Order: sequence, then C-alpha cells, then structure tokens
Amino acid sequence: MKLYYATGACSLADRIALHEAGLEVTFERVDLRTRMTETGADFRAINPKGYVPALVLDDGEIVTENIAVLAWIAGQAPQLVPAGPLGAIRLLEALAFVSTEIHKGFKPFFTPGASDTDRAKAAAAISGRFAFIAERLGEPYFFGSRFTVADAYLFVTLRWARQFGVEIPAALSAYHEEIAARRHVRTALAEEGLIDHAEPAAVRRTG
Ligand SMILES: N[C@@H](CCC(=O)N[C@@H](CS)C(=O)NCC(=O)O)C(=O)O
Repeated sequence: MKLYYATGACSLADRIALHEAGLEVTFERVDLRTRMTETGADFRAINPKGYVPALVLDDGEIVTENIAVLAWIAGQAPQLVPAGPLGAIRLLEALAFVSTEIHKGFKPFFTPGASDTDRAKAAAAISGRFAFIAERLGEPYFFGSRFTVADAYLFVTLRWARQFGVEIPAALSAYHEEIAARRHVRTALAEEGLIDHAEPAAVRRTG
C-alpha cells in the first residue's frame, strides 16, 4: 500500500491514521506545483484530480478524497471508529464537517495572491466552525475516550490554524496538544520533517 502525500497537507491525517491502525504502508511525496512525485512519476497519471491524498491499495485500487481514504483506513481498524450503533455514521458526519466546513475554509491561505480581506473572512469563518466543535468536543478526543480518524483530520486543520494565525478556542488548543503528544502522531510529524524527533522530549536521548 502506498500513500501519495504532500508535506503538512491534509494527507498528514491519513499518514497518522495509517500508523494508528498499524498498517504497513510506504509514502511517496508529491510536489503540488509540478504534480510530479519524488520518484519522477507524473502524479496526474495516478490521481487525475492532481491533489493529495491518494492511497494505492495492495490490489492496485486507488482511493482518493480524504473522507474516503480515512473511512477506508477506519474500516481496516475498528478501534479508530467511534463506539455505538451509529459509530460509522457519526464518523462520516465528523469527517464531512472537517472536510467541507473547515479544511475547505482554508483555501485563501493556500491560494497565492489571495487578498488580506479574503484571508480575514476565511479566518473568521473557520474560527466559528472551531467554536462549534469546541462546544461539543469529547474528552480527551473528539468522540470521548477513543481516538478516531476524525481526530487525525481535525488535528491537521488545527496545525494549519496555528501556522496561519487563525484563532482557536482554548479547549481546542489543549486538544491539539493532546493529539500532538501521541506516539503515532509524533512519528508521522517526524516523517514529514515537521518536528525533529518522534520521541517526546522527556525521553529523548542526548548526545
Ligand atoms: N477534495 C479533496 C481535496 C484535497 C486537497 O485539498 N488537497 C490539497 C492538499 S491539503 C492539495 O493537494 N491541493 C493541491 C491542489 O488542489 O492543486 C479531498 O478532500 O481529498
């Protein structure tokens, strides 16, 4: 199985989820400006939509769209799906909200030349969505005691919020720290060069 990704992009959620699921996977970076992969392949031949994520399954099938990729990973690892009879539906509901109401709201921040006005409007809209989540957030994860693939996706959008100076409610700042400290999350961040070390600072060896 191979995940096509871009550094720090929404595909980071899939990398986290794949590690949390304990699945064996390789990763290939895509340059989103040239649409070429790090091995020199034309990414559009793999995903004609030209954007990440794209997950190539062991039988060669290719899954695209972050909601679908995360749902597929959750399908392999039921521990990453919320408990209860409506667990799978609640998960889809959360993934759709993060994707369409939050992730897509960041567009002006990823669009070169977007105006300050557009970015300020986007930041206000995203903050409103985060406030909605913060009022309903479980403890310590989105759905309570169980980490799910929705946490991986929300975490990535909170990273972007920090990066672009979008205001985050205090409850979500604490939640962000909680997720960032998870072992598989640290591994994923380190693999993309977004932190220096996968181990928590307290146990990091020196010298
Ligand atoms: N609808 C897609 C959108 C994915 C998406 O926005 N990917 C971004 C990175 S976070 C990307 O590859 N952007 C480059 C582009 O759209 O050209 C999904 O939900 O998976």
